[in-house]
Parts: sequence; structure tokens; C-alpha cells
Amino acid sequence: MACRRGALIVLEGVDRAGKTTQCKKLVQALQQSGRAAELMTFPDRTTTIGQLISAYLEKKSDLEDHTVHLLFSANRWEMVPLMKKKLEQGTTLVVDRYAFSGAAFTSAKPGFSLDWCMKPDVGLPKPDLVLFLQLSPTEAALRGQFGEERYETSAFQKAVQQKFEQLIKDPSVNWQVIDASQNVEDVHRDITTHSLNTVNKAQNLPIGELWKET
Ligand code: FDM
Ligand code: MG
Repeated sequence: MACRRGALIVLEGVDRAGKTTQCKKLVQALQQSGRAAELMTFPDRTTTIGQLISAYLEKKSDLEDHTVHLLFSANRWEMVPLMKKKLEQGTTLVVDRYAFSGAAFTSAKPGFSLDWCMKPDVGLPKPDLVLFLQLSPTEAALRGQFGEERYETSAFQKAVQQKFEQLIKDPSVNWQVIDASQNVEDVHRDITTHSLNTVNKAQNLPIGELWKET
């Protein structure tokens, strides 16, 4: 039998929904169940492109809005060969943010359509599952102050949340909305259930292309 591929599982959501915590817990749970699994994060701040993005987010540099959007996309494309290799070797990738953050954050800026923002990421490896950690702006506010990075204001996060809600309506993507207001272990249990289902289903399917007609 042909080698079974890993699944591409993405976690998305607004700031402080618990994505990073849940990504780590999911990788551990998959590994403990005997499956190969690795964490990936976007932006990947370690590459040359990622360092430009990181300086921008830390407000150490300014970049024109279209330019930084394309850099975020390029930062995903540069990882595609590695992602495909890992998936084909049977490793499940758990990804902290992906093209959906790309489209939601830039289109929350004035003068950017969601459609334009999605274009550079058309054809990326398509996630087998996108878990959206849903948390209302009110509940997010109860989790403490925003940080110092760019985009970390409640007005911008509300705009981002609305863009995510538009993206979730797209039936070509396998979205699962998770109630992120639950405690960490309950969120983890929901995420693990959906992820194990996806890992089992994906192993016999080809890797799809994001936002492309099939
Ligand atoms: N972000 C992230 C974007 O604007 N576009 C993207 O394509 C991606 C992947 O970068 F504010 C934003 C979202 C967030 C910031 O922060 C990255 P974290 O806390 O490192 O995830
Ligand atoms: Mg952050």
C-alpha cells in the first residue's frame, strides 16, 4: 500500500484565543497516540523574509501595506517544499496561523478587499482541517491586556474577527468552529477529537490546493 500521508491541520482565531497553547497540546497528544506530528508557526520569523516581518510587527520598521501582505504570503510559500515533504513522509503538521490570518488581517485594513488578499495564497497546500478558536472580543478582553506589537488593539481585532467570519462561510475549506471560552482541557479535547478524525481520513487522500476550483 502507498505510504500514508500526514494531515495538515491549521489553528486560527483572534489574539488570546489560545492558539499557541492548543497547538502545542495537540502535537503532544498526536505524538502520544503514536502518530508523527510537528508544530509549524506563521509567520516563521527565523527566515530572511520572516525577519523582515518580525521587525515590522515589532514596529522596528515600517513597510507598505501591500508589500508586507506579500511578504507574509512569501513566508508561507518558502516553507511549501518542506511542508509537502513532511506530509508525504507521514508527518501531521499542526500549524499556528496560515493564509486565513493573512487574508483576515490585511483585509481589516482600509482599502483592501478580501478577494485581493486571498490571491497570493491561492494554490498553497490546502489544510485538511481548519480549527477556528472562537472567542468574543469581550471574553478576549477579560484575558488581559494587549501586547505591544502591531495589530494588537481591540478595534483592529474586532475588524479581523469580522473578516474571519466571512472566510468561515467558504464551503471549500473544512472549517470547525471551537468554543475557545471553555477551559484549556475542554478546548483541547474538542480539538483532539476533530484532529484524530482528520488524520485518519486524510491519509488516503491527495494534498489539495487552497482556494482553487478542483
Ligand atoms: N499576521 C499573521 C498577518 O498579518 N498576516 C499573516 O499572514 C500572518 C500569518 O501577524 F498579529 C499577523 C497576525 C498577528 C501577527 O502574531 C503574528 P503571533 O502572535 O506571532 O501569531
Ligand atoms: Mg500575537
